[in-house]
Amino acid sequence: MMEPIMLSWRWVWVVVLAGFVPRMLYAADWRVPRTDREIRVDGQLDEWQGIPALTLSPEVEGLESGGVFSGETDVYLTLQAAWDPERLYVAIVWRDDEWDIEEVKRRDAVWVDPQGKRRDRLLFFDNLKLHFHEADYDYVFWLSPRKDDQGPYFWCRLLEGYRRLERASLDPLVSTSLRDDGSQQMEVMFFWKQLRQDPKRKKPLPVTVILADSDQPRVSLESKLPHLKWLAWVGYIQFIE
Ligand SMILES: [Ca+2]
Ligand SMILES: [Ca+2]
Repeated sequence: MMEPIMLSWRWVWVVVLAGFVPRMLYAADWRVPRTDREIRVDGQLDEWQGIPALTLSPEVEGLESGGVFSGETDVYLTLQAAWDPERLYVAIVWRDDEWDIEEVKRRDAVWVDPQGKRRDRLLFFDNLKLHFHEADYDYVFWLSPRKDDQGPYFWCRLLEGYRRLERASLDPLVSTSLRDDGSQQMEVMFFWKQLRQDPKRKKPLPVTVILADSDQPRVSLESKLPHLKWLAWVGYIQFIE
């Protein structure tokens, strides 16, 4: 009997689309180069020139989204990443016409709405989620921007193995700087040891990036419910030597 050929959807698409729509394949890859430059986690992004960026904004094609955005000035975020043998670095530029920031601790991450539906409380504020996920690996990092003396707020959670047991994982290092135009720059430094990953792995790492944009500070969650909006980028990180 022949063994069934197991193909992930990704490779099915590679086969179907090869030579026809390379842009789509590129759109699902986030190229993360190895860096020999020293990256100082100080919220200044001078050392990030030339490193590929992902953009999340209502105008960007190929993103998943929910809710109604008011246009390209509603929210705009770029993400860059680079690695060295010990660390993964991420740089963020984040613009928003209205910052809506609140600390949502992990223990408060679920909110049960008046209809009894469990909802993700972090989606009711400005937040960025990085989610690395494979069959036996699941890492989540939530990050808010900073406004005045609030934030940035962040936490992470790591599950491993087929039983998804939680592993202790220290929070990464985060640094923010505010720009004159009201946007902010952030740098995040993860240690591979904490992520329990290896950039020299041969296969791409599946990742989902979610950007929640709320523009109603000091409004109750019930009132915010009809106005939730978010963007999501779903693809793979390719670690480039
Ligand atoms: Ca906005
Ligand atoms: Ca906002």
